[in-house]
Amino acid sequence: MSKLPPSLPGLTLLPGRLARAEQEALVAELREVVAAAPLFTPVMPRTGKPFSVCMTNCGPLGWVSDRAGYRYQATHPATGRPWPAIPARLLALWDEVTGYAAPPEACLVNFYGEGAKMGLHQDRDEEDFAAPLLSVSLGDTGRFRLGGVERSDPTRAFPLASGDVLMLSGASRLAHHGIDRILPGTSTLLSGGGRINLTLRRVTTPVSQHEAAQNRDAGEQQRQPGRQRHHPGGLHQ
Ligand code: MD3
Ligand code: FE
Repeated sequence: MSKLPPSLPGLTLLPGRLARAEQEALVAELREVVAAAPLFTPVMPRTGKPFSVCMTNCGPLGWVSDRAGYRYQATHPATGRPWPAIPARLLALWDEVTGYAAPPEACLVNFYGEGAKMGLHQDRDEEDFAAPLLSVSLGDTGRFRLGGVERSDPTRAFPLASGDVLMLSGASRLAHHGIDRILPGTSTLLSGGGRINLTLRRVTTPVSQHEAAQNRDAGEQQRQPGRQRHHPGGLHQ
């Protein structure tokens, strides 16, 4: 397999972006996430066929799949409780790497044991395709496969190792992708082996600063009728 990622507009691979100590701190924080929001095995819409990957989420929204379909929801499907918060170091990473004005709303946590894989698919359950998507790999190396926007486009495989960060924006945001397999024994990060992938996602389109200002002004005018306010304006994002 090639060690170089294919050049696709909007694809940014940051190999080893997270140092070992940061990876360890993140794993400790993810243990707390999993304690509050246990890993679950999603099933395919309609067929009910189980995924080989287990999942959980943190953030205001989480991605789930069951017989009814794929969707984002605010609560864990088994406990019914809200998802735990996204760890601060991931929010900081999002700001540093993406520079996107709004924070991520969902952090999907995928756990791959030996033999787990994820078929070629597109991520299109989000409303905001203009926002980038940020992936963090931890533990054993995964053989990642990336194609194009059309399912029939050629694909290439490249490794994603522990500490690698991948950003997808622009044209690559709707590319087909999947995980062919996990390479066992390639990392000592997770005591039981396996691979964790985190994807930080913006789900809803952020209210623009201009709209936010209008909403604020409308609120103030309701509270204080008669008061005149200057509209500062703002750029649509
Ligand atoms: C390229 N996860 O959760 S992350 C997923 O490693 C998913 O667990 C894989 O695909 C994993 O949906 C890949 C990297 C990734 C995520 C989204 C993409 C690559 C992408 C969207 C478009 C193109
Ligand atoms: Fe995906």
